[in-house]
Amino acid sequence: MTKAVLSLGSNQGDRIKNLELAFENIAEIAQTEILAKSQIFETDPIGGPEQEAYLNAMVLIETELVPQILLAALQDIENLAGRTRETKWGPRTLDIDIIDIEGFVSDDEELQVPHPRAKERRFVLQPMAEVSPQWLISGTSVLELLAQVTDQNVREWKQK
Ligand code: A4P
Ligand code: MG
Repeated sequence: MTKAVLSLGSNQGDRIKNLELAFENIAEIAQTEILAKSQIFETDPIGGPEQEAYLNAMVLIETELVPQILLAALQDIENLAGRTRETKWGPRTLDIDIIDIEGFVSDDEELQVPHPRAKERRFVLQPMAEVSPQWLISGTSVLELLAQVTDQNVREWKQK
């Protein structure tokens, strides 16, 4: 079994429903188990066109799937949430990114692991610090990376 961390994001449609659909469907992936889920955070958009705030969360899993098959399963879940791909970094109903996989590195365009932009994104690091505070991304701990990213607004989200 291999551990992996998955970042969930939504800023279109019913954001909370999209994240819940992700949690439920990740739990259903074959040979895969959810070990921990973070709280949900509301976060200012980073990059791309002007767009609505995101809800972001992180899931720690353990899986026997090879990374490419895991990615395909996650893309199926994005599609279930009605994901379309118009603009790079543009608004989306559901984005599931593989942030890192234990013992695996890939620089392929189809699958870059660790995720190349994770280290500078508070919307990734703060939820990740909840589910896997000891994790090292390319040798640096999540907590250390988090302490360096102080200029991005990430707040705990409470259902109204
Ligand atoms: N791909 C390569 N590596 C990976 C990986 N580690 N995990 C490929 C998942 N997919 C990976 O993805 C395009 C291609 O990336 C896929 O075909 C896959 O083979 P996409 O999700 O269709 O395209 P995208 O959204 O334009 O790219 P990406 O990488 O998801 O964008 P980012 O960089 O993650 O940015 N601000 C806030 N506050 N919260 C957010 O969640 N998200 C983004 C998306 C921008 N700003 C944000 C947020
Ligand atoms: Mg993505």
